[in-house]
Amino acid sequence: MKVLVTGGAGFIGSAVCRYLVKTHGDQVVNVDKLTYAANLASLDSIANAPGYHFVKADICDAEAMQAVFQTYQPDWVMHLAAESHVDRSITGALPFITTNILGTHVLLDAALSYWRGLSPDRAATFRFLHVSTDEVYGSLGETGLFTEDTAYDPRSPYSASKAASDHLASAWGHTYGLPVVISNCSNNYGPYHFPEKLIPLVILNGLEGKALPVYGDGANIRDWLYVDDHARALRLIVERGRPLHTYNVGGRNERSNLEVVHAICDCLDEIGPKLAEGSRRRLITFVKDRPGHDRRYAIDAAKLENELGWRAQETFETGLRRTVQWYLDNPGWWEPLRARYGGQRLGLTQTQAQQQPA
Ligand code: TDX
Repeated sequence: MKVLVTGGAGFIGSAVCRYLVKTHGDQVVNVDKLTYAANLASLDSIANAPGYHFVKADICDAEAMQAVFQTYQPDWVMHLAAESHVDRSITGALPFITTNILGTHVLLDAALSYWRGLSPDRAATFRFLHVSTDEVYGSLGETGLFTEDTAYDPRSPYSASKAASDHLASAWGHTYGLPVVISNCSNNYGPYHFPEKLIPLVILNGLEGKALPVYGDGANIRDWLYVDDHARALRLIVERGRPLHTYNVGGRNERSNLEVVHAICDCLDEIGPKLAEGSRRRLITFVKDRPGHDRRYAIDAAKLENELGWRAQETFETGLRRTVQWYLDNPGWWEPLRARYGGQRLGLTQTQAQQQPA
């Protein structure tokens, strides 16, 4: 199939591009603005594949988006371009409002005018998959799971911007008939993850013997999904998901942040270079909590499992080991990022960074 992927140089987007090209032989046009979190090196393994094209463009640029649709004539759109780091949204929301909300609007409009010009056969199988997050559902108590019917209750500027974009996608489906499908996933992790998010940050700080910042008491819970399991889910959803439906994607791997950090420390101690100080758990440093920090996320993926037959293939233990091994094996990917962004105290808001030991 011919697939237009937005944000394909990001963490999840690049996993999707690699999966589509290598496993399905799809033709992919990857549209990415190349912000700080994008990395074309994540696409090296498919850069020369026949049928793979990269276009540097901003989804907010209506003319550029119309040109992409006209030039590449996609069968499907998988829309992943977004600003995604909660801490950054707290210190500066504008890029989140601009890219996530306005950009989605521009892309929906470009898709709509393209879709209206398709033959009836092609229009019937066209899909616009809007890829979103479980954070739109807010924060759970100690029990319960997010289902597709859970009411939206976003708490951070980031999740509010994604919730707004979900509503726009849904509106373009209901109002104009555009065959929109929405997916909401739990926390992804895996290779090529930009080291401002918890797991890659802790792996690299742990490797380098630096402090491992844990927000608050470390008891916040996330439901971890290996990124390649997510890529498989998205391909299934765009192909077989029902228009105007939402599909939740989650790994059924709930862990507290402290459990995650402990698991990374233990894995690095076992398969990484030894530290003179002994166990890496000693590097754990509790820092001031993230403002409005959601307590618990957990996804009920039963609809995706029952309707489309998807199952996560990685457990948290196997996925984490693979991930740690990948960072050990690929310093050429992450060392330039650490050199460029390491001084900015990745992953910490300004207030938290001020509290960090040097
Ligand atoms: O240094 C840190 N220390 C820490 O304790 C960082 C960066 C994070 N944390 C905590 C905050 C969260 O409870 O770890 C948890 C995970 O944090 P992030 O990696 O920033 O992810 P999260 O805020 O849960 O959001 C992620 O999952 C949902 C993605 O960044 C979002 O884009 C996605 O929508």
